[in-house]
Amino acid sequence: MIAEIHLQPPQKLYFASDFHLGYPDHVASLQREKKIIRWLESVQTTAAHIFLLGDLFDFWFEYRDVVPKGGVRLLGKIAELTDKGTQVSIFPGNHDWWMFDYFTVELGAKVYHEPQSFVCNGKKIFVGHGDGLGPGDNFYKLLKKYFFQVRFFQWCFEKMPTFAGFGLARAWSKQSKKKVPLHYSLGEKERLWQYCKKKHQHDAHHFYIFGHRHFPLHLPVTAPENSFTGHYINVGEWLHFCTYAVFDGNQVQLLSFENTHPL
Ligand SMILES: [Mn+2]
Repeated sequence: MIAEIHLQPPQKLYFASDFHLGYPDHVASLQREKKIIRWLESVQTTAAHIFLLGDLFDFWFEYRDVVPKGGVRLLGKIAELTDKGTQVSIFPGNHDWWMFDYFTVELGAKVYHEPQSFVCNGKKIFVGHGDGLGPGDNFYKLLKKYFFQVRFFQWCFEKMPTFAGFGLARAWSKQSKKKVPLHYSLGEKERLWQYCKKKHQHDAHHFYIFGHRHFPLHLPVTAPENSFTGHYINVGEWLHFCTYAVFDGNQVQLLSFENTHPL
């Protein structure tokens, strides 16, 4: 069933992703985390629903009785938002997929491990982190399906000493690129854009909103089968751009916070 959201002005939906808290060190991460809190404080009076589209942490794994150090300001802020009645939905990314029930039980957020459709004031919105969608990236898709998501391997990871588990996680983080291309030149090869165009043929949405790409994008989505043009919005990341998307019930705008890297 598709979740429906009704916005009354001045209520809005907000979307952000790829904070990568913990990366590259404590000092830089803390500075970024404080900025994220300032952003959440600036939007919370109008936010009906905040969507956090994954890779909030550079690594997150929930053990049975223990969660990783760090990110306490963000965790506290999420709890405060949900306590005050703002909905928070989290779509774990490829760095923090191992969110189990801590965010729902302790923080009152909703956690979606798969992309989801929402209908808001008559507009269909498709939301997810974006990893493993579109053509190619086959090695990662296999890894996700036959390793990361398999309960047995999660159990093995949980039984490893934490220094070894976190060592593996740091190695995984290093291999993923966080360098931002100065000019985004993938064009038609952009996998998530291709994914949106394909989906638009048989399951059209007005807006397709993802993270993962680490580059803010707003591109038209058309299909010959369909008369209306959708929009693919990538909310970028918070290591450089500090970008987020806002939906006012009619349109989605891509904005940056404290304009360090204006769009
Ligand atoms: Mn990421």
